[in-house]
Formats: sequence, structure tokens, C-alpha cells
Amino acid sequence: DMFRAPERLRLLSAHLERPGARIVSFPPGLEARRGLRWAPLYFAYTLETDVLSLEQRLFYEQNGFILIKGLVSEEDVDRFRKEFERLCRQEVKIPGLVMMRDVAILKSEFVADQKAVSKIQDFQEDPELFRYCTLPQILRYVECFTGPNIMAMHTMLINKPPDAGKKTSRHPMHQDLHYFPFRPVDKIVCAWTAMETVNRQNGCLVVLPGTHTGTLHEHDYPEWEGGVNKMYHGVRDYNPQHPRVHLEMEKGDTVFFHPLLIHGSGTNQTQGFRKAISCHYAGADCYYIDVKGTTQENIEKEVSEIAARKFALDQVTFQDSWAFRGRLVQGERISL
Ligand SMILES: O=C(O)CCC(=O)C(=O)O
Repeated sequence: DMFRAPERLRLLSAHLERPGARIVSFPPGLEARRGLRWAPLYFAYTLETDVLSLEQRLFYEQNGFILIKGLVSEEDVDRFRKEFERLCRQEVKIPGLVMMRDVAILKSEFVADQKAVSKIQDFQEDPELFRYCTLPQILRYVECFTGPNIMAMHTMLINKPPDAGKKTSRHPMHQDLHYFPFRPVDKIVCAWTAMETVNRQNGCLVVLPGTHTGTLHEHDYPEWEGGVNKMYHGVRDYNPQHPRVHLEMEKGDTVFFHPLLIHGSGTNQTQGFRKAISCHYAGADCYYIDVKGTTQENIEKEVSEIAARKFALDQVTFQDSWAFRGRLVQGERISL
């Protein structure tokens, strides 16, 4: 009939575009009982587990992120902070770990302290920091997006410095998928945990809800007068009128978000260093793709050059640079 035909068509095309989409039929009257105004006929971005409530699933389906309060204990966050400080003081050396400095302080004198470090990446060989990626309460949520076989693909601890007056502490609006040569996109998720109160003053995350339903945009270095940090590519075209949500969070709160969600973070206008720890996970059954001829070619080039230098090899493919760093955290390593 007239009502059902367009609905069936929508369902079918959504299913073709997103082969992982699950079709779920609700028990009759469930939406009404919960006071929900609408419910999708299928879930495209979340899997059926007993972890997310129906409301939480619907929220993620619509918005592309979900914030879970108090997920990581104070004690764990304090341990991650201590390890970060040890790394900054160079008391430990971890293979593969990358320390990054903000462009505004890059050329200032050397100080072996957190002031010099805006971000560390690739801490998969640091047992203390990597514990974050294996926390059972995080993996329970991750599994709702990736399925039961889980790889930790990308690890970061972000230490957003007080802005030196050039707004270089901002993170331009971007989609994390730009950096990833693996798919399917809906089996990738980021967990980002606040290591202290994060708010608009110290540069919390800013997200454009619902943008995860779009496609991957072209990314490049933004044209900022004060300079831009290495690898901080931004989306070339996004709608500046799109509603924004500032994710103000407390220590231990964790946001899970989709790799197509457009997000960034603001200037740190305080004197403190705003810390967060994060990991990108992917279903171990994801597969590598060739990004030749796509918008990801520019980042492929940059990453491969850096990786080749780091490992003193002639050539490291974009895919290899991920395969080296990926670590299985649950289930079985399949194709990543
Ligand atoms: O923690 C932040 O400020 C944003 C980090 C981020 O979006 C990224 O590194 O991709």
C-alpha cells in the first residue's frame, strides 16, 4: 500500500548500502510504552547485546555518539596520568610510542616535562597505558559496535596545552575515518575518556550530531594563521549552521563515537593541561582497503612517509602501518 512501499524501499536501500545493518522488529506497543516518538525498522550502527538500552541504541543511531558517565575509575585514571608523566620525564622508553608537541611550543627550549607534550600516540607497547584499551567495562560497550572480535587499532593520550595565544590548541573539525584504511565503517568506534573535568573553557570535544550518517569528506590542513599541528587535518566543507554539542564531561566519563561523526575540540583557555585518553577499536573481521583515488590519498602519503622513516624501511604501506599497531583485545584476530 501507499504507506508501506516507500518504507520498504527505504529499508531495502539502507540494507544494500550498509550490509551490516540489522533488521529488528519491536514487540508491538514497545515504542509507545517507553514514550518514544519513533523507532527505526532496522539498526544500522549498533548490534543487539544486553548492554545498551533501547533508548541508548536509538540515541547512537540518531546522533553517532553516546556518553557513559563514570565508566573508568578515579584510580585507573590516576594511574594513566602517572604513567604519562613518567613518559614525559623520559623515565621509560616504549617502542613505537610517538610524542607530539604543539606547534606553538615546538621551537621553544627543550623541557622534559608534560609542558612539551601535546599528545602521545601508539602506546600499545606500554602495558600500563594499554590497560585502558582492555578495561572490561569499556569493551562491553565497544562490542555493541564492533561485535565480539575486537582490535585496538589506534591509541592516544591527549594533553591539550594552555593555548599560547595562537589558537593552535584547537583541534579542527574532522572525521576519524579519514585516517583509517579499513572498513566497514560501522564496525569502528572511538572510546574517549576524560581524565579530569573537561568543559568549554579547557577545550572539550565538540560534535555535530547525526553527521555519522553522511559520507567521508575531503580533509586537509586548515588555513590557520597561528599554524596547525602535524596531522591535524580538518574537514574542508561542513555546514557551519549544523547544531553543535559541546561534550562537557567529568573525570572517568567516556564517550563512544562513530568514525564519520564530525568532531573537534576548542581552544584551552585555562592554565591547565586538559587530558583525555582514547582508543579506536575495530571489529577484527574488518578488512583493509586501497585508498588510491579517494580523498584519503593525502593522509596515506603523509603516514607512509613518516612510517618509512620511523622503521628505516624503503616503504611502509598505509595498511601495514595499521597492521603493526593493531592489537587484539577480545576474541580472535581475523583479517585486520
Ligand atoms: O581530544 C581532543 O581534543 C580531540 C582529539 C581528536 O579528535 C583526535 O585526535 O582525533
